[in-house]
Amino acid sequence: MTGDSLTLSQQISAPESSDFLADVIAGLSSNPRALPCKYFYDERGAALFQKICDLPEYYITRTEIDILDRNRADIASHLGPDIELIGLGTGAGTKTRILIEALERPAVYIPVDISEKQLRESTVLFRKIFPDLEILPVCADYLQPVVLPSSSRKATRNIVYFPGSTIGNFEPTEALEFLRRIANFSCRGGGLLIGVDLKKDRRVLEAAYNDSADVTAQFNLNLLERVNRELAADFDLDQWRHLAIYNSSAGRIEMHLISEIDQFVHLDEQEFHVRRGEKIITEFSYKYAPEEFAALAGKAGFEFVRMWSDDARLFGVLYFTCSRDR
Ligand code: AVI
Repeated sequence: MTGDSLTLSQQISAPESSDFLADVIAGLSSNPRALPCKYFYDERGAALFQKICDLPEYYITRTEIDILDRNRADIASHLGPDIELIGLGTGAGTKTRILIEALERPAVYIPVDISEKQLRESTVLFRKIFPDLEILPVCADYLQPVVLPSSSRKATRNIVYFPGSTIGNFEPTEALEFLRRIANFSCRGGGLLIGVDLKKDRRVLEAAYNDSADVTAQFNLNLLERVNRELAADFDLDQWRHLAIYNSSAGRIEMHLISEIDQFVHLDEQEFHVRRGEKIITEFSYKYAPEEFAALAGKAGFEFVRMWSDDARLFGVLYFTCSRDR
């Protein structure tokens, strides 16, 4: 082992594989049909998502980075010195790096991510850039209960960092349940720093999810390709079309795959008859008004402290404290 490597068994525990087949069969049998968006992220899906983040129409990633960059000192002073930072789904770590660089003597960083490759690479990089920081990577699905490693270092408080507006991909009831669970990490004087995509003009939203280069369409269709490859289904990809629409009453973008023809799909000795124009819902991406999100987090025990945003109020980075006992 070189200094650049991580010992898998000691420092990273692989998550248990969830039941892809059972989820797909249940989703194709439901009305309306739906597939869980967590299955977007196979290797090709993750690469396509990286491309989405750089698209001119997809304002989310660059706006969040810009907000962090411009407000790094103020954010760091709210989080305080000597903290334990718990990063959920922080991926390659671009945003977390900006944050950690601004923090005063951060003590411990615990990145929790399902992508083992990204976790390894970012841990190796962060250990080089931040030699005084203790980094304890956890390879796990943070949607499931996660046990965090304990550090020998004394931190003033735990701060959970959940960037990227991934919280928007949960139904509000699931988001509340998730926030309640992560409040356990940051209870008793800790905090939560979270990226939230804000409500805005539907034209801006629909352009972001129906980009002109069709990368989002490829990302969406890749889910069917994955089902074909991993579960031996026979989706004919030429007979499905991507469409994202903003459902303003529910406050969410809905990603659909629409059947171009009347067709049959086979999977695990089952046959699904799909009519022309019928849809499979593949993702919801909820958009919140700041006060709506603050109310939701409040139900989970978080107290709103402040929001940093961009001039056009496209995106919010919200900070909450938690005084609740475990
Ligand atoms: C990961 N998540 C926050 C993205 C979103 O905007 O809801 C996923 C995505 N779907 C299509 N484009 C991006």
